[in-house]
Amino acid sequence: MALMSSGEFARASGLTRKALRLYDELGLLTPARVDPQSGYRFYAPAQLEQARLVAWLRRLGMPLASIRAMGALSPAAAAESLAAYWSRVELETASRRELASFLIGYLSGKDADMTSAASPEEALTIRYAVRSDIGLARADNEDAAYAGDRLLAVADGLGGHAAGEVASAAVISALRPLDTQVPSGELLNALGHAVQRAEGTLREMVAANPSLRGMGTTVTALLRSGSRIGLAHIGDTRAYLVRGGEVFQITRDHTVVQSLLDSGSITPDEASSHPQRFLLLQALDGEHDYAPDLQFHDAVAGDRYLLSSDGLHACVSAEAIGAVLVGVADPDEAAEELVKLAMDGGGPDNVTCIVADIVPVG
Ligand SMILES: [Mn+2]
Repeated sequence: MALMSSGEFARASGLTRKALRLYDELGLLTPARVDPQSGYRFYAPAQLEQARLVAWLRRLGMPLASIRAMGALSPAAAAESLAAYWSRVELETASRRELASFLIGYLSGKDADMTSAASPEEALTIRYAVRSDIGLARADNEDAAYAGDRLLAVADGLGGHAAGEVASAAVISALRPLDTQVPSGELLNALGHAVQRAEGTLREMVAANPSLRGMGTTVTALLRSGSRIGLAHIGDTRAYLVRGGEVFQITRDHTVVQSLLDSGSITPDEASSHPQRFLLLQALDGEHDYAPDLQFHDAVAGDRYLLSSDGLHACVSAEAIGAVLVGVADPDEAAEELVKLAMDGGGPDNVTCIVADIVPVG
């Protein structure tokens, strides 16, 4: 059978000569003959079908190595290999679509309400209540909190002269855009990024106004995606989990007293009256770049979380907190009751409580 010149073959296959040269170089479509003197390429008419297939697979975005491998397969085996390739692409695309839609919302800062509606397949939701009180001894409330369907956060600002309020508000506003559908594999990245962003904001504020130096904030934030929960924590705000009637403190205070306790230098009794019990080892302050503690949890129907500022545990015993968490079913009443206990305890500090129950949808 007469061979075709590369010009003829290009016209017949609808490919450019440049593409044919590239396919040859890549080993995707080898000419039937190359003239040893001129270097001209010649193709057999029977290669037209393969040339079109290569062009199609390229348009599909298939990697060159896979196209090359398909060249050696029978049509039936090639079809099977293509089907397998395509289902991989669709799987990857679905997870990238989820990530992209989260990032578009996160970066544009557009109202999270647009994207935060529960997806129909979601089996769990969250029922929450927030209470914050200035307490009986302070002139300002430097605590800040946020609660939504997917994000719960408590921050306790320090620094006085309104600086503490500024710092706690800054970290809460950096976190707020996360109250949306975050892919579960990205929960900790998203929390880490938002905390870093808050750290950057504080750094800029201190640079612009050195009198703010020394301000800072704690933060304890819980972010849920379906049945996964990510937790970020820095400072002495706390998260507790109530499961099966038992109460667990799931964050560790970044305080001098906690590290003395950990090293066995003091007893829990001594800790509760230690003169340095309010001294923080780590906080977000725009200066030290402390990384938050990050952890994963499974959301289980029936679980209850408490996020609270130190105004609660500074003057209410673990037993009393636990009794309310286990004994008061309604989150609203439980949050109310916890704040009341802090007031009964003298209300020495601002106190903020978020009580959140994981409940089945419907
Ligand atoms: Mn406090």
